[in-house]
Amino acid sequence: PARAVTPAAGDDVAKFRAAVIAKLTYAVGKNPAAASDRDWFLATAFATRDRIVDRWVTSTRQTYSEGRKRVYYLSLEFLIGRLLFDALTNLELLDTVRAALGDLGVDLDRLRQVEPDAALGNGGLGRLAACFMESMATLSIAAYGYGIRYDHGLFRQRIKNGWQMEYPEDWLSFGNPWEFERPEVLYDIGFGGSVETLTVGNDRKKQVWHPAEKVEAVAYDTPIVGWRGRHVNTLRLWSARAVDPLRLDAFNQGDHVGALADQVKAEAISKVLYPSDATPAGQELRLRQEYFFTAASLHDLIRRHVDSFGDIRSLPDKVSIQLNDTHPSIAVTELMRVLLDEHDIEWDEAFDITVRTISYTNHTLLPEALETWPVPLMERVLPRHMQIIYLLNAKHLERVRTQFPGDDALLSSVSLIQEDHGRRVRMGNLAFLGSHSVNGVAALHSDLMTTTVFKDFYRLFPERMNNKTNGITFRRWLYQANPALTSLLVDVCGPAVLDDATQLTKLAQFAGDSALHDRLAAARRQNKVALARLIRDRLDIKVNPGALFDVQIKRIHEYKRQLLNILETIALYDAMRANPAKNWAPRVKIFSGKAAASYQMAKLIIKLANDVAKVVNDDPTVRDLLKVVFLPNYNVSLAEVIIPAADLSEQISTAGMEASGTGNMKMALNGALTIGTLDGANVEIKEHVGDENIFIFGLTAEQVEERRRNGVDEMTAIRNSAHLGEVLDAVGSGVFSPDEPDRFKPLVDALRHHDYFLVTPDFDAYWDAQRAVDARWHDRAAWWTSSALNTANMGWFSSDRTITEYATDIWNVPVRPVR
Ligand code: DL6
Repeated sequence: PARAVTPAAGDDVAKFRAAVIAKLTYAVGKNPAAASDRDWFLATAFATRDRIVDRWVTSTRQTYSEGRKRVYYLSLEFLIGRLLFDALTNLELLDTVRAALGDLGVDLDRLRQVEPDAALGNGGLGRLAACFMESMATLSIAAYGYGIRYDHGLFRQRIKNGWQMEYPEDWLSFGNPWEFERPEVLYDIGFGGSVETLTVGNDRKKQVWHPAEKVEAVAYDTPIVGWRGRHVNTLRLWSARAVDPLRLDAFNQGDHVGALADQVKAEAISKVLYPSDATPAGQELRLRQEYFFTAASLHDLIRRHVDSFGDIRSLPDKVSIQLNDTHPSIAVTELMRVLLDEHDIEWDEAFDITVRTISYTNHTLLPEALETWPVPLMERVLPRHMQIIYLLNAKHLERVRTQFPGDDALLSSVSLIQEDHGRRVRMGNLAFLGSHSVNGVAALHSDLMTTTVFKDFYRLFPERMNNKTNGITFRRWLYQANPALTSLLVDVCGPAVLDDATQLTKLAQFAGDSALHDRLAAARRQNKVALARLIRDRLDIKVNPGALFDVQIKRIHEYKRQLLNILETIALYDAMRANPAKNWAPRVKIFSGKAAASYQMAKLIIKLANDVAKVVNDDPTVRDLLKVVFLPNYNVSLAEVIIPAADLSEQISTAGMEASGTGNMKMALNGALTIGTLDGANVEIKEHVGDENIFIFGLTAEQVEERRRNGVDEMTAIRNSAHLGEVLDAVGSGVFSPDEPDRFKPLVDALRHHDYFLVTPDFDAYWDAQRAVDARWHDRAAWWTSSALNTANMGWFSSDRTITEYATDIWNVPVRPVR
């Protein structure tokens, strides 16, 4: 593989080799002759970890000694993926370790493959948290990530007969060399029980919560190394443990299973990640997970704060807590509870401290994903918090009543309690009320927040709303994933490009150069050959690396409209079959993504993709023109192979529905051209790469809203389309499912009669945009000029830029860029 960063020095290679052998012998307990790839991986990870630990200790000590303000990023998900190459890249040890292992007859790239993916997240939200952790370390921000150490991350997806099947994921089964268990960092987290009112001193009332149940939260720390290893932060994940390991009395009486029941219930909290991307699981266990990690994190950070600064009242000056979506929003009431009940601070001051400390990021406008909890459930699980919520709400509504007298609609919309369809606590409203800053994740999304879900809160607190367009870490998504392109960029833009993404613009002046085109094409080809090999190995499908690789990789969801892509694929297939001699741009349509286990429509879409793939791939007429591939078990590692090989990036959500997207950024940075709607960060990508270098189509968010208001009129859209009617007839009548002709009727009926996601009105515009893609592909110089201009202009989408904005505008902490 091409080298992107610092070359290996001979003495360091020897030292590292010795370190790996020592780890293999004394930490893994194997001798080189008997060691498996996994043993070598562990030994290499341990040797790498040693290099991290000294820097980690130094970073932590510096934060203490300088009395720095700390940032706490609370997230139910951290989709960090594999860490070996992350650490080696950022420590600039890749060549050293490759050489050291090479001397031992071990191939580093093989070891890379045996590391399990830490899949502690569902999709964009969790991966964003991982990119942010890396950027915060890179910018030397004193930051901690707080989350849950799930025993089982996101389910493993297998495709059987075209259907998605879910299997438990088991990332910890061979141990995790990156983490440090901290059995001494332990908090009791309470659930249920009752609240007692005590009278203390001068008739002052004090509430005391007596939980019925306690669960221990045990810390596990993973160091997160920033670029060039200058600073190392901590990702602290909590594992749940029963206070009593078993009920010995029951056990001794022969009830061996019953004796463990309490333990099982307690430990269930950190057992599995909910496979729910956009629909809350709505289960008590999920609420327990949220409170468990939020409470443990707050206790931990308050302890650290009081140890360092003595006084909890200075919390907002020294601590920023960022809530990643509403999942940790119970933090607002937990912090209030601690301040009121444990530190005897008066209500108004407690609320002031809370608001000045907390800030909230929203990641979705989908109403079904905005969490609400039934009031009876909250009262049962968190009785003291429910009291605080009632009081917060009373005071809040009182203020609203004074400010906007007689506006009952406003009152009911900003209330923390939803009164219709069963009383529920609105966690989004709680987060908004308890934060000094509320942000969306792309300009359009933040705008829409102020006109849709948070319209009324925005009227109350306009100064709180702001936008922070997402970003991605270039270390993982360019340097590690695409060393061929990275070394080209270092050549053309200079080595400073590795430290400063804005230097990428230097590529623009050569964008029209045919020599550059050849080099870009060669790098891409190398990546496509690697992906083609993976496709052959996993699916036994042969694809031509010379074809256009057209990629849609993300969670499967109706609003993301994989269905639109599949329908266009069918139309294209029909057109190719009708006229195979035409000068088509050969394509490989690549899909990958998981559907929430309970999301039947999304699972049917996966089945359709696979059924279409079977028909198309078996048809000799289109053999060299079209292939359809559904790659199972999409995860971070698979993304790292697909993204650098993508020619075309599909970002085709119904406008107004994708908050930001980050896959769109990853592919454009790696030089793919985007076909997309004016949705999420696509809007800003278009502004950066230029209108000519992106294929935008379809209804705008405003038009979508208008269509929905006035009725979609699917039938007219279908009638007016040259292709859509036939495609829907084919799918609906079983052309792709002869064994079960009605299989896809639910999909087709939805499109014909209640096309909420507006696939039908966007279909023709999408078809036309795809034909414009074909035309560009045929014009090689134009294609690679656009590709170069994409990479050149994507620097702004570095998560270093995003984090700098959070640090400056929200957290009020300094950043120390590498250059
Ligand atoms: O902000 C990260 C990511 C965005 O890029 C995606 O557009 C958005 O869908 C995703 N949101 C979620 C929230 N789901 N829930 N709840 O994953 O966030």
